[in-house]
Amino acid sequence: MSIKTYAVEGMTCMHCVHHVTEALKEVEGVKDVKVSLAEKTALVNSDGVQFTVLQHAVAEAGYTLSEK
Ligand SMILES: [Cu+2]
Repeated sequence: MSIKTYAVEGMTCMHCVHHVTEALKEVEGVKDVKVSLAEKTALVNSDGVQFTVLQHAVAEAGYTLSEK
């Protein structure tokens, strides 16, 4: 289990938060996700899912994930 916080670019409203949250939750191995619009972050609790896999899922939803 690993908990990491990533930076998210491109979110402007709660719909964006929802899209990013769902995109991350759909990734196999992801257990819990908390996205903050104010802080522009995504807290991801996973079974050690690689950053690039998460980044790809978020990119498909139209947002940018980067390592902090
Ligand atoms: Cu939005």
